[in-house]
Amino acid sequence: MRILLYNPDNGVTRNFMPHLWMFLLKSLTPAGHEVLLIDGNAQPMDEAGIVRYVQEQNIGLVGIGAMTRMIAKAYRMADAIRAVGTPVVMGGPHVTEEADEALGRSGGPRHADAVALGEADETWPKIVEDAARGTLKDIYKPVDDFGQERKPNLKEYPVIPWDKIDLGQFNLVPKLAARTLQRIGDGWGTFRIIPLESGRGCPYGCEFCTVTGFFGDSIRFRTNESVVNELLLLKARAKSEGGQIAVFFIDDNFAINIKRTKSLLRDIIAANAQVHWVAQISANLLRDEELVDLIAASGGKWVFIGMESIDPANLAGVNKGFNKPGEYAAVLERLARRNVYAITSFIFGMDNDTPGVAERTLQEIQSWPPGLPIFGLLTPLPATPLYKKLEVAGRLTRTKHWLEFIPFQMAHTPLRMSIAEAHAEVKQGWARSYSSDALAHAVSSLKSKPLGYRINIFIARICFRGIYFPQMGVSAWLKVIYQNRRTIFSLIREGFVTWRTRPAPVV
Ligand code: B12
Ligand code: SF4
Repeated sequence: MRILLYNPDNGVTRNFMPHLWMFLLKSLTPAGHEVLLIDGNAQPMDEAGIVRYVQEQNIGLVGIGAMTRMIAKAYRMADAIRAVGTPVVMGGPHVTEEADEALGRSGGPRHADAVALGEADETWPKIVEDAARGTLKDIYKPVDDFGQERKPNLKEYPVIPWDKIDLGQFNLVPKLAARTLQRIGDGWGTFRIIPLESGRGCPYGCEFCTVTGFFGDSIRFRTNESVVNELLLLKARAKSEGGQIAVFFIDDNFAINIKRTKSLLRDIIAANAQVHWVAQISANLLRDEELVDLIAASGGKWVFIGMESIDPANLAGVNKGFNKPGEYAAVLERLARRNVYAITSFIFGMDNDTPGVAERTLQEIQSWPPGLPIFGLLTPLPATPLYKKLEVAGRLTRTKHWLEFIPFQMAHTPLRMSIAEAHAEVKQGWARSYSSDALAHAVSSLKSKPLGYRINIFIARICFRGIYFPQMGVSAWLKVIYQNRRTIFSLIREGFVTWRTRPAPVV
């Protein structure tokens, strides 16, 4: 049987990174079946396009995975595929929480023939076999022989054949430039950001987050050896194709067990498996100087920190009181001293937020080393404690906001500001942090560092700008380049001077 795994586009950005679940399920597919992958963010498709593909490729089963944010598009695509008689199985966090919705048991239409609840590592082979026999069940639940929920043991993690998988759709280097760039330095003909998990689970239970409910509070890790081998495979692939690779450790809290993280990073260094990497780590775990040394030495370049708010009352209100705004500056400076920078994520519209929250947050950010601030709105995702709290309090304004998804729009009323005010605060956060002046300031604040760091922060800021401001298509990009022409020109000029004055090679 030919199987298509499909992830819908998010309709806003061209995602910079493929989704791990597809590669993982492909690796876990029983022998005798062929699996094709399409990430809508890299290969946008509409309903007619996917139906054509399914029919031309003679696909016997389509698997669709989606976050809440993409679920409306996922349902539309599933409906179109099912209408031509091809079965659809859906999985991922949203349908796990809203299985009845996907199966048409809550009053709406049915979108999926089957739903995989929770982690599907162990149920996927069964789903494939049932589909091949034409005996798909409605629901697949990961349970043990006694009917108790079972979380996969990551000690036996499959080998994802990164050396063989067709990754054409995930090259971030524009096709036109690839040939030339392949010859520059160690080769820049390809640049891909690859998701890699070293563990699952987070015990912190922040009120707005799906993770503790979905993956559980017991943390499971892969062996160091299996992570190191995966890095070596990725590194070898990049080298063989004259390109570069960076890894996103998608663990929700990469340093949740500091001792284990240190041991993994030491093993990466010992095996010379370093690649440039990004990971999510909460600020409280970045107090440890030795950990930060190892992060830098093992290739860590960016750390994603869910700061959420600079107001301790807000943090306590969402069960994230372990975040201490008073230590944010010290944490970021500790990283910056090792040339590691932070993606700092903020949520506006929290219950203690009042108008002016963006200005107050921006003032703080300006006193920190440069990084990549991102701003979102408090969003009640299904089945989270936040959703339940707001539902009980009658504060939800759009109870099924995902079925009418609108980016950067609240679905409940904050307590101390209006919805419109919260939207304006987010807009201000993005506009001020990603204006051409802000980009120039971020670059010049690194003037004591080598040119590479300034180019890195500039390119990263330009890309992150696209999370909020529409930046798809050539004309949008040309506009951004024009707006930032002074910074671009000064970086190119400096690069040229550095190249002209480089020491002659020793012969
Ligand atoms: C990496 C990541 C991202 C990446 C993008 C995704 C990517 N390219 O990988 C980035 C950083 C860009 C990102 C952004 C966002 N993310 Co995110 N992200 C994650 C993260 C940390 C890891 C995802 C992952 O690969 N997990 C590991 C794999 C193995 O797990 P999995 O995807 O769940 O897949 C398993 C099962 O779900 C199932 N499965 C999944 N799909 C399918 C499909 C089929 C057919 C089957 C059978 C099974 C199946 O099988 C898999 C193996 O067990 C998760 C948290 C987490 N730990 O999962 C959050 C998470 C998915 N993100 C989340 C959110 C909210 C967002 C944002 C909306 C945040 C924001 N406010 O901006 C944005 C939206 C991005 C967008 N595309 O529009 C939420 C989603 C909750 C929900 N109900 O939808 C999560 C769960 C985190 C959270 N705090 O709650 N994210
Ligand atoms: S620390 Fe991060 S992953 Fe863990 S519950 Fe809180 S927001 Fe979710």
